[in-house]
Amino acid sequence: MISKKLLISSLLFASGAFSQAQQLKNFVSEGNPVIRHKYTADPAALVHDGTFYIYAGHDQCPVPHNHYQINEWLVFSSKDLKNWTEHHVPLTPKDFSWAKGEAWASQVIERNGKFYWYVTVEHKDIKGKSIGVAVSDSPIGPFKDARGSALITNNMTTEQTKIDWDDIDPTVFIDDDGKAYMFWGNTQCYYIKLKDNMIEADSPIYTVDLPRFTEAAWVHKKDDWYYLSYASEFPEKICYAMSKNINGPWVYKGVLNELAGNSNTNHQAILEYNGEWYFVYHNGGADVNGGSFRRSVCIDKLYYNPDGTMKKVIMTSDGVN
Ligand code: FUB
Repeated sequence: MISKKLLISSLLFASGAFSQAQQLKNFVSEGNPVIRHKYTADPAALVHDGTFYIYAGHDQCPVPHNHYQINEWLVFSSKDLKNWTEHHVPLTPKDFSWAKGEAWASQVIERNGKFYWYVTVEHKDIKGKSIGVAVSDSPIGPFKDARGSALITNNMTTEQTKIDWDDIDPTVFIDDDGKAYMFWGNTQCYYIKLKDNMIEADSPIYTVDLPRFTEAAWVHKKDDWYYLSYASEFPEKICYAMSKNINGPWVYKGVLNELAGNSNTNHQAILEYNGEWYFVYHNGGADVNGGSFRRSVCIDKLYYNPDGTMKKVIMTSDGVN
């Protein structure tokens, strides 16, 4: 005999209500910040099947306190950068049994139909920040820990830096030849080659020396140029370097984005969508309580010069629509 639960599930599935149930909220962006009903930080972006996804940490620090309180990551999607859907929380640090908390910066990337989410969390047993990776068959989850352990822990990089928050802000890039790389770091930029399974290192940890590097590395490619953008100094501007090879040498090209209003961090993602380039970042401009610990994701256009260098981003309140 078919159970009542199974019957209801089958009816819901047949009616398409399951995919609707994954949607938490639909909203129209009124410019920058794009998302105003929640504070969102450290955006990573992904384009998949014509949809633009934003993955962000949820800044939850209550007024009047000022510290990072980020207990979950959020995902939003749009097909026109104006009408957005917020999906159910797809991942929290609790999904990593070895992690203590702190949903710091992250990035999702697709390979062979699977979505890999590289995250920064605080490790339970190894002092300091660590990088983990979760996997899903869908860009909106559910995601599960892909390894059962951290990919990078603080004790792997103690020769290079003594601080215990240097293993943060992973960004993953798959080159045209299919080889994947993960860059990350704070005060020192690191990178490794990843195995094809995307969850194991396939090289030692290398360092990249970049002027006044703070954090928030992001790697992208256009034509035959590789771009490594990053947050510089503190409060942060976004600067960048270019190279003809993912392994460098990287040539510093200057400031890409100035200090973002009312936030000492700025954390960017750069990607192409429908033939145009976008600069996704955060500021503290959502409302009177916004600031460095109640940040909000923004999107502005990004333009290139004929020689491949990037024009400085003009941050706007109109945004891209
Ligand atoms: O959100 C926590 C940290 O602040 C991130 O990991 C950094 O990139 C900075 O935005």
